[in-house]
Amino acid sequence: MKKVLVTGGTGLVGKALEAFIKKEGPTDEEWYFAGSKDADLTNLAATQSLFAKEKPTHVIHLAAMVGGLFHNMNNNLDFLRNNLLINDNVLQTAHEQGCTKVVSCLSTCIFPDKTTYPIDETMVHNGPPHPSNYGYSYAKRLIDIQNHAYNDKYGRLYTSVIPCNIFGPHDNYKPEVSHVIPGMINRMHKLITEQADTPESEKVFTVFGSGKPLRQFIYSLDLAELMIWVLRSYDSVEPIVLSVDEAQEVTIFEVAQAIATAFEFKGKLVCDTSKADGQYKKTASNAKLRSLLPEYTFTDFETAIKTSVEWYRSNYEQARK
Ligand code: NAP
Ligand code: GFB
Repeated sequence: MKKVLVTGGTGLVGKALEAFIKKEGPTDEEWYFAGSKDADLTNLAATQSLFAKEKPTHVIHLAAMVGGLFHNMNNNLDFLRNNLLINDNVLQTAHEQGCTKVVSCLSTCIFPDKTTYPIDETMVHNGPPHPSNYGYSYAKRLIDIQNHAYNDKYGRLYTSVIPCNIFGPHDNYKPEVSHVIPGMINRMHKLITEQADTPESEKVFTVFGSGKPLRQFIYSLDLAELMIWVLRSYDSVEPIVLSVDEAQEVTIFEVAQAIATAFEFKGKLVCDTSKADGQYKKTASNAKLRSLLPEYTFTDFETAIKTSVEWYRSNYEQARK
């Protein structure tokens, strides 16, 4: 029986994996979704006791200090130190536990900022990342180095996936921490409920920044399905980009329009250029994924946004906000 431990199993991606496994029904795998209440993975002893208790044969390593542009800009040192500690504790303990496979999670924001596009897996270490998130980026890049080092010395098959920006149910909506989509969902919901008596045409929603930056967004349920395929069928130490196609890239302003449509918001959308734009774009190629899964169909962006807005509205009380 394969025993799969998911670190960071209580977050956006962890909950999507859990939903997919539940929907899939019984297999030859037993899954355990761990959160920070199970063990603070910055602490080696706590990490070792979690692994000793769960005895995993396989690990999906999601646990990390995670956040959007503004949270990264204000906390690069904490993103660096917490993620370095978590990753080293998890990979070394997985090795000591004899885990046969670990799938860790990087991000397209770790790629070099000054680069040619589209970016692909061979370009991870080709120059400095964007200054807004260097702490997170260097800690994540080191996972790829660690995976190769465990393979060189012990022949371990520890690998990694590189998702683009992710969104979906169970996201983190805390304004100071969140990514753009949960941040906007939280702020538009607040505007609509707090200004219920204001005529729709007079309501104004603020898009932080110029609205011009470009992003690829993958729906968490799609990413979950692809990460389970990686766990079961992708046997290489080399990282693999898990992103929607380049043609699905949208501007931040188009994201605001999609969220407004989902809320049936008829007010004005204005941009606040006093707020940072961050990286202009990080267009990633999914050619490697497409060469292995040519028929894979991603959930349509507008449909996924609508489902995410509906999830927030119907789970407002328990949402992280
Ligand atoms: P999330 O919703 O913020 O969840 C983070 C998870 O990590 C939670 O389960 C949290 O547990 C756990 N965690 C945090 N610090 C921990 C610690 N010290 N010890 C133990 N567990 C800890 O994050 P996510 O968006 O699902 O991200 C999952 C993975 O995808 C991360 O590796 C992230 O870097 C990567 N990623 C995310 C995005 C994105 O757009 N969200 C894009 C690319 C890559 P508690 O909730 O119990 O504290
Ligand atoms: O998702 P996000 O915070 O991070 O998106 P990145 C930031 C873009 O959305 C910027 C604009 O251009 C912001 O100006 N924006 C507009 C907003 N409204 C909002 C809002 O309400 N909240 C937020 N957060 N942004 C992150 C990296 O970069 O990507 C992380 O810093 C991580 O390390 C993540 O990798 C996936 O896409 O710019």
